[in-house]
Amino acid sequence: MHHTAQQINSALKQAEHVLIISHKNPDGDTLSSACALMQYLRTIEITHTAFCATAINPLMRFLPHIEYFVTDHALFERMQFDTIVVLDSGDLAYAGVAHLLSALSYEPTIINIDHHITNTRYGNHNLVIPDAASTTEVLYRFFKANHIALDTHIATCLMTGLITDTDHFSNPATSASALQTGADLLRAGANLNLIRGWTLRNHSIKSLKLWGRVFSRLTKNPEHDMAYTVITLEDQKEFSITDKDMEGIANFLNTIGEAKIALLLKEQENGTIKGSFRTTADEVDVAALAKSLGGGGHKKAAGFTVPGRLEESSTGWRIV
Ligand SMILES: [Mn+2]
Repeated sequence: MHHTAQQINSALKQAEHVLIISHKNPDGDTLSSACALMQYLRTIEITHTAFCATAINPLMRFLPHIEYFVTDHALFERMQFDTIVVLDSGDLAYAGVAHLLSALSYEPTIINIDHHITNTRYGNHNLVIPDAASTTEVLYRFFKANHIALDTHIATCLMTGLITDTDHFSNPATSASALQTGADLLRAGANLNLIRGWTLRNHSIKSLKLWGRVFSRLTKNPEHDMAYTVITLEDQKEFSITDKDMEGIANFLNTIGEAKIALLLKEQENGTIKGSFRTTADEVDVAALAKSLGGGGHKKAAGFTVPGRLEESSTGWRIV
């Protein structure tokens, strides 16, 4: 790891123009990794540009330098980059840049920094540490290996990825090393208050009113040890419901202690129902459950789409 980290640092120092890439539909980890790297390259005076193939998550607006992100794909025609750093992406398709990079008429050096166990090692340099809780924890080890002092901007960025990927140090990725990294970042001046404000206090009154309505319909199905609720087309006429809302509600349903499985059903314009399963129970595999309904996903979070609409009866909601 030390050797790779040093090779990457010398590649960055020798670069003419570095392109930093965050994966598409960016989360806190990929964006804060990019912002930490922007701060570092700025300090060592290396020309750089940051790119993301889709829009930047507005909830991460507080990160230093995030305003410099480019999302226009024409960037690759306008400029040349001798060194490209891809962050938090198991492969280039996940990053959303496979087609853009394969269309280049030149061969840049690719640096792959990630923590996904499925990473395909697509870079010329691969700093992939699957036991790291976040890509920012990988970057933390990169900075340490190169004896690079962490300023407060870098500390805040690295802490953000650590906090978002561990769900505030609560999910199974929360290792001793993640906590130790967090402690060190706090000592280096990470602004925990700022991060907390943007990552926890980010609901609008309107969206919480929708959440309230959705939660008021919660029903327990004892046969499947499942709690479920619905979002109707009617709700969607009143509230604009984003995929983020849907994900937020489904994740929150995971806090129910009275049922092993949580299910959120959403009626869609095209006559289908979208379902999202969540579980925290070790013995439950919701991916298998979703698969039996024609869907798929992860063991603890999965989804499916079936034809139908929602109807309320005396015993609760059902798909008809
Ligand atoms: Mn990550």
